[in-house]
Amino acid sequence: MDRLEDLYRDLLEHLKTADLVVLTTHLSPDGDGIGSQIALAKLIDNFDVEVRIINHDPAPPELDFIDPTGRIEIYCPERHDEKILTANLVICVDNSAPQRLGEMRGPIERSAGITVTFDHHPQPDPFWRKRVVDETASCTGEMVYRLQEESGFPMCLEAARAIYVALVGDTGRFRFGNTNARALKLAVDLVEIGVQPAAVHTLLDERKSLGYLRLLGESLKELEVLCRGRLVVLNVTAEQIERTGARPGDTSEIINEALRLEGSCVAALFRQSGSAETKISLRSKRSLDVNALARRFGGGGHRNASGMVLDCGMEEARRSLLPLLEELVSESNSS
Ligand SMILES: [Mn+2]
Repeated sequence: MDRLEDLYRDLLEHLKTADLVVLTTHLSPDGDGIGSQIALAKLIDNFDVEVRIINHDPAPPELDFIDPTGRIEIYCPERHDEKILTANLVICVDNSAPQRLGEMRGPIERSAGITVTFDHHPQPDPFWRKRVVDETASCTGEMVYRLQEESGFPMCLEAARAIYVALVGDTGRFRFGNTNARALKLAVDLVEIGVQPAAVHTLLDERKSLGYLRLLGESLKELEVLCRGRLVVLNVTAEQIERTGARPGDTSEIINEALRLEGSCVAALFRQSGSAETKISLRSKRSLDVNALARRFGGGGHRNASGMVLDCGMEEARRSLLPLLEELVSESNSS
């Protein structure tokens, strides 16, 4: 594989000569996906190129402040297929899995342009014509920052703030295992550009809905503790989400609370998303790999944070997965 710098340079050359670039990310986009898109769009703005950010799903509302001008469009086949089919470049940030593109997969597959995954997840899918991947990056936002450095253009405050959101999102506010010197140095660079961490965290973390807090309370009250506390399991029904007024995406934060239990190694959250569909989020500590398990079921993510969707009800999903999760935590008795 080429050196990363060469991949960045090659991508910049393609960006400079393009007429139309489409940026997208995975289903249920997060801070890294959205932050990387906004920062990358700001970089491409330096060239005389039309950039469109087209996502399958809307961003969570707490991320609204990194897209103040409303550049992100929600995918609509009538409006966007033509753009995707005729773009010179279609770049998917923070994702390479085609199954995480939803209905955009077809048009991206048929695009006349060069399709690129720009990502930090391991094992990039061969679906993409170009794969610009740095598994050692704490977040895709860090890769956008490197790409910007390679371009020689100074980074504006709006882009720096978007990358800061990507960084604190993927490092769990500088708590996860990917919080290394490079990640912290990136934070320093961003703050030197003018990012104000306290102001960003007020916007990100202190605008929760009452529904979120109610759902958090309900689900923690029913927390299941298995394997002598090593495995913690949360269950969220569609009725609970409906009644509390929480957003389905709120569960991705609720699961992190479960891992705060002393001695816990793996947390699983089962969320009913239809009568025959269950979304499962997995989190783990240290070297315990939940990604391998998620991949076996068509999902994916990172070693310590992965997810999958099963076409069955919650009970059946639990029956399939709980024995495997119990096996996983029992294999690592020494950790
Ligand atoms: Mn990411």
